Amino acid sequence: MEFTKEDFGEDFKWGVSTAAYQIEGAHNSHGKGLSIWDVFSQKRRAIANNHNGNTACDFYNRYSEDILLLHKLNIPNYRFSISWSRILPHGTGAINSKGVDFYNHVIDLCLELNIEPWITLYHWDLPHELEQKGGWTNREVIHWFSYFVDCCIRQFGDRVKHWMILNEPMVFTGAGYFLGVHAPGKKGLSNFLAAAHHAALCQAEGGRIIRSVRNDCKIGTTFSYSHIEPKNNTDKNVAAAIKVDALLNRMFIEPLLGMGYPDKELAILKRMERFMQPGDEGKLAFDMDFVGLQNYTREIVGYAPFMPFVKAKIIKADKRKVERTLMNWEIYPPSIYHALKRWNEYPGVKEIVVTENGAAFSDELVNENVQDVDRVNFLQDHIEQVLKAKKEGVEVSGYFVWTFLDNFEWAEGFHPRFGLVHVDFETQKRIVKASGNWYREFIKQSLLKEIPDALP
Ligand code: IFM
Repeated sequence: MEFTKEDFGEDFKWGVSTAAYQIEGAHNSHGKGLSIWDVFSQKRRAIANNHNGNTACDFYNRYSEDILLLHKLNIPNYRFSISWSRILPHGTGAINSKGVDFYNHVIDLCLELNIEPWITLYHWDLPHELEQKGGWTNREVIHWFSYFVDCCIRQFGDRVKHWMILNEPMVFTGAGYFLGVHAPGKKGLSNFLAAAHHAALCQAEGGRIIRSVRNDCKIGTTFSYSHIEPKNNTDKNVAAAIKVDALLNRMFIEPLLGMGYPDKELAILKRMERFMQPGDEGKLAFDMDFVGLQNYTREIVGYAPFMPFVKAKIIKADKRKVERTLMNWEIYPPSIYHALKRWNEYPGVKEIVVTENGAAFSDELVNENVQDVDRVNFLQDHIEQVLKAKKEGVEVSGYFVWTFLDNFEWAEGFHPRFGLVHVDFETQKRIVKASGNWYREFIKQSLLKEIPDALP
């Protein structure tokens, strides 16, 4: 490794990311309402090995030890999400004070230990009661979501200065409302386009609400992004790659930047008009302080005449016989560099934070040790690409590893482990992996407060 943390400058933000449903557990404790993931994960065969997030990492009960562990790992920034149905069990209306207390404790402990809390408002766990009314396909979601955002910024905005509105809208609308492989398990183009349009409106509206309540917060939102290449340079494959790129990489960021949906490249998006109302084009735009990049791989795309709507398909990493992670995602560090360079070209993008990057490997626990050399290499190689982009003038100001603890990986259950810290899901014991120790040394902060005595 031929770079150090100092090469990124003093203000660069280093951190880790998590999400409520993936770690909290306590799915029905202390007045929490059910979310779509609580319900979906009970369906037979919805999740690999019939796993569910009822307990997950039990972070709800163990947050103090876990935040102390973050401190011990020298991690100065912690990104987590708020479980909407924990603070608003019915989605709107009455606030569950116990839920609010929980996030207050998390935030206050972080601040006490000099860890900056970063909040993601929506990381996929819609209250079930709202899904019963149509969820993201119902335009009313804009009011429900606005109520939730307003509630969060008023409860926590005095102490939390970094906010992200949505986590990867392409993934939760695509997997949840088109393919049906994520909660709530809905399928079809109509569900997808309605959910996507309402999510795009919410990402901008959420920003407006936060800004109207407070003027001392940095507001962003996050997008998944995979660098896309055609399998070869024939016209058909190039055209296929352009369509997939419009769908996966441009569909949410461009309307936010006031550019509208990329329907010239992806004609199917013209059908979005069915869900548009007068004035929507303007409402899709919002001037974010930063955008969150979530990158894991690149995709190779080929022409596929029988694939509905896009006539294109992604050629998975195992078929190409390339180096890959346990998710069957190609290991391709330049993808993050290409993403940063491209986003930096958008006139409306002021600042980029890598809000997620990481990998699942088949970690082995031997004598209370996980020597996850693959993960250390993965992180180093990606961080190096971030530095390359930064040196070339890209306004990238932070990097967050996905993820702190091994956790519930959605439809894949607990099998793929992405954590810097190994979790034994039977005993809830945490063991810092070699990657966690490496990250701790890399981001060592002389300014962190002394580690308190009561460490786990
Ligand atoms: O675990 C997810 C996370 O919730 C969203 N981004 C991708 C991660 C790995 O799949």
